[in-house]
Amino acid sequence: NGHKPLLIWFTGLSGSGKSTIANAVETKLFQEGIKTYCLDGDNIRKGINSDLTFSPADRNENMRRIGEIANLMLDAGLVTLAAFVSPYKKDRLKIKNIVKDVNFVEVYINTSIEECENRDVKGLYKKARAGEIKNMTGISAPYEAPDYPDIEILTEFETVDEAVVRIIDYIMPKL
Ligand code: GGZ
Repeated sequence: NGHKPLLIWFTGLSGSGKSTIANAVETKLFQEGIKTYCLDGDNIRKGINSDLTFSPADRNENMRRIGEIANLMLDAGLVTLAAFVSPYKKDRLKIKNIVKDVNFVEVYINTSIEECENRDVKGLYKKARAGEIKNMTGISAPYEAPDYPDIEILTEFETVDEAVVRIIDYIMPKL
């Protein structure tokens, strides 16, 4: 029942649905008996990266460390999922290079800034508009969308279940 390690990288705005979709993909992989680990803001920014802010330099460092951690997970043979805003093209390319020969799948969770701001699950956009938060991606900090993602999910036009099916169909032949 062996499978190859694989890094599934989810990028998109805050509130775009990255974690929701990554968690749903993880559940599906678990049902298939595949060993996974999901890296996200909750387990990385609250822990090992709690010293980092959202300045451009700190976001670069956030990505560098996540790339190295993902590499360890891949060494351990896990299908690794990572859900981070990861707004810079250069940083995403670096991750791809850190994990080298191992399969890397980039999933762009494409939800418009208008929709993310409407959802405003954590109230961050409201705070950003009020000037209480600096460097808010999409408001006062850039988001560089991928030009050629392996998979693009338009959450305003497809359900989580549909997205999961597309991602699973894409990755299963690679495992
Ligand atoms: C973007 C921010 C910010 C700012 C706090 N900009 O929706 P969330 O809450 O759960 O996801 C966002 C998370 C982003 O952390 P990442 O490590 O993924 O970012 S990056 O890859 O750019 O380093 C959001 C919350 O942290 N958050 N302030 N200013 N997101």
